[in-house]
Amino acid sequence: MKQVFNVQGMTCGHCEKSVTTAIRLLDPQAQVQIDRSQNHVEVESTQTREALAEAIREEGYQVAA
Ligand SMILES: [Cu+2]
Repeated sequence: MKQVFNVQGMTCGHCEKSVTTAIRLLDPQAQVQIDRSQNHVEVESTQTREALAEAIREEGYQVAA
């Protein structure tokens, strides 16, 4: 299932990697696409929206509701 998140605080490629890694720890099969200029994170995953958002928050980024 594809989910789109608005994620604040990604300033460079390293941030994108951190977010991607956090999601993949939760779901190794997850497909992650990030457009940081738009704060846009698209995730194809079997995990719940809440679990994915929590993983991103734990990396230190804000996820809009
Ligand atoms: Cu960064």
